[in-house]
Amino acid sequence: MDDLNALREELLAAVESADSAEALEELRVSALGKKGRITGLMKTLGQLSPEERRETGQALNAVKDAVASAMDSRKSALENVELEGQLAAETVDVTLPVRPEAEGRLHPISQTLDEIVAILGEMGFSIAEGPDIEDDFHNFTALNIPPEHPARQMHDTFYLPERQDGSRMVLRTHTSPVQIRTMQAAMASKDGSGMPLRIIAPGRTYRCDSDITHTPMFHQVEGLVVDKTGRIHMGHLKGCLIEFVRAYFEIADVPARFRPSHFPFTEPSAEMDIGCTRKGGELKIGAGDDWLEILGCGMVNPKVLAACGIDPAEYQGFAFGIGIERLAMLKYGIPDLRTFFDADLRWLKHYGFVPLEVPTLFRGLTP
Ligand code: 2U9
Repeated sequence: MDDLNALREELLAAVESADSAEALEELRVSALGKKGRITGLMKTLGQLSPEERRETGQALNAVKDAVASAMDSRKSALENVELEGQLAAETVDVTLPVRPEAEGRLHPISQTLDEIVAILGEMGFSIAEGPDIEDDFHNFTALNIPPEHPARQMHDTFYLPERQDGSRMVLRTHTSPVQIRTMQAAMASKDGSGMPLRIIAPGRTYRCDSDITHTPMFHQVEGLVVDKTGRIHMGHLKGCLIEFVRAYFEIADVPARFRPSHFPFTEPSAEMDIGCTRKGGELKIGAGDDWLEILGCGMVNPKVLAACGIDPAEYQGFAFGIGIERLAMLKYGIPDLRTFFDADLRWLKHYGFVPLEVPTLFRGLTP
């Protein structure tokens, strides 16, 4: 009996000092397992007299129950300690400030386009859109660009594979087909509600050209105003564009000149230059005795109006074309056109714009 008491004390002490689930399991196997000490003693009961067997058996069972129940308690105590440790380690401090989210940037093309649209929108222009893949009529013929015109050459235009009728669609070489479609639609509205027209057509354009100053895809905004003859003339064109460059470059008294030029779709045609200085390779826009070409424009060629079903004796209009990349490069000092389409995130972080910010660089039109 004394031996059993000693065994009981020894095992209970060992259970109390077991410091992990693994140590406890080892102890269980060594005491209560098949070859454990208590199990071993149980096996010796058969050698005892019936009297001794009952007494020792009862005592042995009591030791076994006490050890088993001590092990259960120790097991849940150890589990509690582990759970508490885990809870303490995984605590979330809800008072910490949130981590800053990775913030994207607006591409300079988007920013410049937003600014141009804001300025021209304030003047009363609305946006017109059309397909990137065009037919020959809307991209060339209606714009007074005859089949032998150099602009139609394979090296300038991306042609799609020939269709069954022998015709070939093109990737639009300018956004002008949008204006053609808008004029056709305006004439199709019987009540004449489409007139007068004041539209801008912004978007992607494509030419088979790639060097330092050309990319195969680039962006334009073209403008078109059409109204009854006498209500719209070259003076309006000049006033509109002078006002535009003032607002865009944010220079109230920017010098401007219109130089005679030639485009098939306008007559007369002009290119607009603004005053600048070039010193030591640095360009300063807005003053000086040098000139910088900024856009092309003119009065809509009567042949173009006629191609859209508009009577040139009744209607007249002006148009202009702006290269968005060029305007972005000039205003934001971006030196290399080709970097626009490299999809380089470091470039975008440097030259890009914070989205949803009120465009601070745009002061609007002069009152
Ligand atoms: C219609 C009638 C007339 C649009 C015009 C220009 C002059 C012009 C260039 C500017 C830079 C192209 O991207 S660029 O290289 N554009 O110089 N564009 S007049 O005239 C039109 C358009 C549509 C129906």
